[in-house]
Amino acid sequence: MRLLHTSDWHLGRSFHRVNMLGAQAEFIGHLVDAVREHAVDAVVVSGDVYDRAVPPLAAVELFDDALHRLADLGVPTVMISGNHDSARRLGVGAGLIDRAGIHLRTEPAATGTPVVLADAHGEVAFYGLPYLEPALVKDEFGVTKAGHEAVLAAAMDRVRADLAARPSGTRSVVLAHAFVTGGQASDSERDITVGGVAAVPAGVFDGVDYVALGHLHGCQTLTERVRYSGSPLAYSFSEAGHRKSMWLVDLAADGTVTAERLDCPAPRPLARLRGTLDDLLADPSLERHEGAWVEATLTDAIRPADPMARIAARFPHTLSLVFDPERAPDDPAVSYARRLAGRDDQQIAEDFVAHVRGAGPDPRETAVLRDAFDAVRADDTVREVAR
Ligand SMILES: [Mn+2]
Repeated sequence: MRLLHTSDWHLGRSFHRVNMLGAQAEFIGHLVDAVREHAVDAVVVSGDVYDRAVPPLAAVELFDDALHRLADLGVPTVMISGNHDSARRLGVGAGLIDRAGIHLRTEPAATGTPVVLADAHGEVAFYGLPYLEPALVKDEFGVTKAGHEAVLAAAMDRVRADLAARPSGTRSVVLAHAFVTGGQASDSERDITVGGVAAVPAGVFDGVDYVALGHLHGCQTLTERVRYSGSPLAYSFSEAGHRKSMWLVDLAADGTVTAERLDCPAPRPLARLRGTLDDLLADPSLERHEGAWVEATLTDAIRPADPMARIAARFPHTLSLVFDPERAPDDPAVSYARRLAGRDDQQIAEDFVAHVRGAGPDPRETAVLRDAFDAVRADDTVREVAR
């Protein structure tokens, strides 16, 4: 059976001030062409169809168009909701579109009920695990510790129990939206840290033939059978080095996986430039970036006048301007942004305590801070679900 694995479309998301709907529509066309050209048997979409719980109308219309085009192909599609989607909104009408061959799985309770497809070698069971927010699904899965690993492990127990009751030789595919240990994050995923632990070990998914992951926006291979497709488009400059793609996966009669990477069209290349304004305007080696979407980090000791207009004269598609004056590392004026770079909320809060009190938090205080951050994140999720 031949699968096309994609995720993290984030329909409705813009890139800085650029509306990406045109590029997203172009990607949908590319997806439909790839399904036809490569004689795909099933499409899997592993969450974050939309960028937010209540997407703009144009994004909903694009999704509607994608559903029609996929259904017209007559190729079954299995989709799950991600942490950016409202599972309940996305799931409206799922029972009806099921009849058109589009299988949308947004219900945590249905994780042990697969979509069963077949090819010449027999049946393949597709288990859609929507994004599982630990605080919201711990009762459903009967776990006491509300962490990502505990709820995913419980969901996978249901998958393995269902699979064990099927004819031997039944192949299996799991769709999941999670941060799996070893994966590389970028700046455009929303943090899902709970209890200080966002990542779950890949071993949680043992016992199935292929795991089609969503959440991380870089295409990556954790093991031969556990992969992220990544997003089809870059949504932050931290993805400037990414090659955006989908996985074309062949599942052999015995469940062996072979995968080929299919590139997605890039609306415009990305470039991260760094230097003084005069250098960036003069350096002949930067000519190849003149048509790119540019993030320019200016290192001038004194902020130059009218920098955006000046940089845009050479790089008209500059979207982001960052000031990071070169200073000695021990200079107290070293930029605030640089001091915070690469550190999470918890570390910043712990350092703040150390800064104002002279000593960092003790273990009990550390736990209080962690609980507070978890509560805020859970509250955000609950509000999005309830909206
Ligand atoms: Mn995402």
